[in-house]
Amino acid sequence: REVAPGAYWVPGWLTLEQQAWLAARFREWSAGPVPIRGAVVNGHEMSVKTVCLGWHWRPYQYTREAVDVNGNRVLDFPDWMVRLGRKALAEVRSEVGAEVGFAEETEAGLAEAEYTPDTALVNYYDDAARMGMHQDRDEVSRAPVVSLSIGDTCRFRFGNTENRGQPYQDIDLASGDLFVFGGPSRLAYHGIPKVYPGTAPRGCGLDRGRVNITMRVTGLA
Ligand code: MD3
Ligand code: FE
Repeated sequence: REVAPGAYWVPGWLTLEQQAWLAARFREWSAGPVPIRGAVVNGHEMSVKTVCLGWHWRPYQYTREAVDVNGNRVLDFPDWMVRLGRKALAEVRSEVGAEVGFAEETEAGLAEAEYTPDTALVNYYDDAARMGMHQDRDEVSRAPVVSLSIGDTCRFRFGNTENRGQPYQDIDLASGDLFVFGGPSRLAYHGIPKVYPGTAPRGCGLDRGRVNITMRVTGLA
């Protein structure tokens, strides 16, 4: 379903088995080489905990080594996740019969190239975690973002490209849901105002909390 131009929501895209498999990978990634942590923004640790693949994210910057954690290089971005991201985008593109492209016309040529995400931010939300309204601008590329949710349902707030406030719409994202953000939605403000504790389906691989995987193209070399 199209939530906004370039923003597509596919509820229940992942099977329970796929969710449980991804949840098991999440547990491995969280242990290291760079352990999962709350990034520090303006001196405050985020309530959402993040572990990265490919490139390490901290506010305003991507680096190969986690200089703000333990200096270790993050795990490589797995080939299977490149294929998963391509599959997600291809399915959405074929369903909507349209291009789900880049945010800016200047990169229109690149939109023809195959989607090759090189970084994943894997977020963990406990019952109290929230993510304030923000734009994702730290990537040089404006290629689409592919998002997968596992575990508890959350309220996802999808706004506009101008400011943190109205107009926005609230959507409940559940375990297994796919979201793709391309075109004009790539730079929209968005956030997670709440999670609904204890709503994860049996068999999704998470007893508590919520995991979100976002695949991105940093545009870095
Ligand atoms: C819309 N994560 O990691 S995923 C983030 O559920 C982030 O953990 C949220 O926002 C989460 O930056 C929301 C949905 C999402 C991700 C990236 C986007 C929406 C987006 C980038 C551009 C526009
Ligand atoms: Fe974001």
